[in-house]
Amino acid sequence: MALELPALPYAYDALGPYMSKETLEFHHDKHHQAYVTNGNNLLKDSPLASKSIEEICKIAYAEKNAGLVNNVGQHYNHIHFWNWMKPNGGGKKIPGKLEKAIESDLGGYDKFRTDFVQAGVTQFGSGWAWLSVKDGKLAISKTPNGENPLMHGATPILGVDVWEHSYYIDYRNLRPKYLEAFVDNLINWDHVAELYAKA
Ligand code: MN3
Repeated sequence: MALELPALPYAYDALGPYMSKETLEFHHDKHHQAYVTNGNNLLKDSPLASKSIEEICKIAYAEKNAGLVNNVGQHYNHIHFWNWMKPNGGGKKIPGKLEKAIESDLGGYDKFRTDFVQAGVTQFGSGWAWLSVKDGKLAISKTPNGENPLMHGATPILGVDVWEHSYYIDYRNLRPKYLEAFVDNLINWDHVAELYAKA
């Protein structure tokens, strides 16, 4: 089945002032669309074309297929990224079970916030910072380019894009400010909790 660009789950101007309409128009309509187009071209006549996006991510990484890792990986990452944000999100309003796990596995919300932002700040060049479930526990990590935790034996439940296209229009070079705004004002914790329950 062909990869398809999903519509944003909110209006282009819904995440202001933390993420602008202009950023979302470029990021969703141009960047995500390019991953979909490139991914479909790479999957044409490939035996992987019939697999799920998750399976393609894992197999492409195992087979060191950099084109598919980056383009199908980025398609997967962005489908979720749009849903990991919502207007008036972020902060400490975290559903109970997930809040408890953040407490026991990560040392509490404040430490999660520091460590998650730090993972994004220290990802050299393009990539992502993640909150995943690995071996039954929450873990924070970072990956380069289009890679994601699926390729490293974990289930991502939250990720933030630290490619410059994600923040340069709104924050210029201030990646830490963008990451703090994401955590404090944008995270859709209900969606993260749903993924945590399924992981
Ligand atoms: Mn991006």
